[in-house]
Amino acid sequence: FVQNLLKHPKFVSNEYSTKFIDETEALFHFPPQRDRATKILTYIADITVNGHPETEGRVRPAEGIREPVAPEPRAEPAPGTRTILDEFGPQAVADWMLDQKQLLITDTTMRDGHQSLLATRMRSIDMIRVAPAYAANLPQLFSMECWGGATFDVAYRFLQECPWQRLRDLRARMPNLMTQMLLRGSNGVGYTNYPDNVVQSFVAQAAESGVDVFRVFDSLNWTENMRVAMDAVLESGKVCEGTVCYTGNLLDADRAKYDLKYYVGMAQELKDAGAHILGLKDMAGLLKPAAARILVKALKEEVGLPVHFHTHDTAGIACATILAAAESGVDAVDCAMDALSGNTSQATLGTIVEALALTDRDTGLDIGAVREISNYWEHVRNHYAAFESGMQAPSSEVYLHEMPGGQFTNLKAQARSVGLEERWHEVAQTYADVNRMFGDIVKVTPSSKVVGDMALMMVSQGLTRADVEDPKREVSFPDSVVDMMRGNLGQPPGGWPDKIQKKVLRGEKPMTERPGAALPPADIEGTRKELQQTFELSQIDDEDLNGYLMYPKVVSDYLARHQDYGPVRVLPTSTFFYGMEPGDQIQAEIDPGKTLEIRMAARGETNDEGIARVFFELNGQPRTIRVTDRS
Ligand code: BTN
Ligand code: 3PY
Ligand code: ZN
Repeated sequence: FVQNLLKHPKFVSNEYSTKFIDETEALFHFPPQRDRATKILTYIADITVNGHPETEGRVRPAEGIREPVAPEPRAEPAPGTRTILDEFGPQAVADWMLDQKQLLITDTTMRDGHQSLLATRMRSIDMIRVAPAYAANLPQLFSMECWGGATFDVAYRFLQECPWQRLRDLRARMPNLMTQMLLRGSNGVGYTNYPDNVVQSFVAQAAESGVDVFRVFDSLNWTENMRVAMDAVLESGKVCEGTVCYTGNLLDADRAKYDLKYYVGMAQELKDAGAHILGLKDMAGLLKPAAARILVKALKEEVGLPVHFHTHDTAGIACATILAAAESGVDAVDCAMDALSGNTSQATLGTIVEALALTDRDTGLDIGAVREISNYWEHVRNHYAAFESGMQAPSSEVYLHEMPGGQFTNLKAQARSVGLEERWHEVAQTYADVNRMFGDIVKVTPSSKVVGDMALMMVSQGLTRADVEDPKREVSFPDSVVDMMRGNLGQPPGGWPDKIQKKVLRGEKPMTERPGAALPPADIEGTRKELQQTFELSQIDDEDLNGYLMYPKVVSDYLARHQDYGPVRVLPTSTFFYGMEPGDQIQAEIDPGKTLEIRMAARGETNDEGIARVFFELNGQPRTIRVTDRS
């Protein structure tokens, strides 16, 4: 009431008398301030009546599948890499890596695994539940990749949950293991370059909230554009994995732009920039075993940093390449738990463990523990049937198009949505043509998206590369292409091809310096005040603020929905995506130790005003929720 009074225009402008309160009925209209349990019931009722927009029209999980149950932790978590980082710092982690005989393994299931197989839709609750089993049963893991890349905005945008809270929850449950994130250099966890102070603030916050290893890359392999992010990581005291993206074919003289000298040169630049570890990121899965032997050997001998290799199994060869890299002395590699491995995801973790068991590079991981955790992921995956890509088999076509694993299924879905599903192989060929037309570039978020946009445009308009390059032919280029040719993602090795750049820019002069140097710094505290006013909140915390600086619309939409629906992250995944049926009963732990028992009793008819009633029992007490029927 006092809030209403204080904000009333008449009160504000001093035009009121004592009768004002009695006569002004509006003062007594209170916005419904509902508690969190009611908000959650409202969400369940809404999804039950209207369905979830993200699963509408998609394959449904099989009937009667059970809630996944995580394996029991077998012991107190033994000291792991996190212990070394905490006690001795990031350089000690790198030194330790070089001293190890065993092949070190990063588990990518919680980031790249589901990003590549399930459109990044895995919810925090499914990860958090199994985290204690990782910490206790697989303490020899090098790191847990569980943050960054596409997971950040998908959490806010589609899962209605806070990615920072996911990070804190995972970090707390795996105190002995290093967490790892993928950071797109100056593009942060977004698709465009941000002002330097936004990148710096984001990295500092990520370190504070729980990231231990930052894999930093640039979508055009431009070291210059990685320094701000790398410096921020070094400043934070965490591990800086400066990363080279692999493209083309090392053994092909026709792709000489990306030869051994190129990779070793870039790796040396990253070492000079302060990297503790050298990341070798084969985002499309193009590195073949023979080339891996040569490349890893050269990087190890000539650069001297520990090498951490990342690849994708799109062509079905990732295990072979990893074993070749292991023979050449690679220090660490990325794998996904069996149930979320293969195809566009990472190599199969259990298979690598088995392949190296009893050799001099034995990983030391307990295969029984791996199987148990993989069985858990198998159950989790069943709940995400709506987001399966339908990829049936590995495919050597990746050597033609070179799409990153994380993009492949996305672009396929995009192609489907514009009616080009039947012409997928043309899209693949055109993607390769666009790459050549753009000068043979590294294709990884966000440059890969630009190539994809151009390829889809060309196929849908029936344009060939020759048509696009024809000076006499008018072409309307996608915005993302214009932006990239302006220099807003930075510079590829050797610069952009002159002719196509001129045509795209129609005489406009491109920028060749680092985009971040030209962007004015964001007013971070001013932005906080604006947000506080919009949401009538007394405090916007640093995590939300850093999310908002990167994704203003996505985060404000999330905050607005949060006011209506509350912390829906605590719901089981089946309830989150499909609501409940009469008789269903679930538990939702709303705070540590505070659990809601929710039973759905029945659903009423929708009335003439379009309102449906849903009847629940909340901790044994009857509750009726009314929602608009939009179905
Ligand atoms: C989305 O908006 O697409 C993702 C988040 C889901 C928010 C809930 S789903 C039920 C309700 N209806 C909507 O369209 N959004 C909210
Ligand atoms: C990402 O940037 O999200 C990637 O996975 C790139 O490979
Ligand atoms: Zn990847």
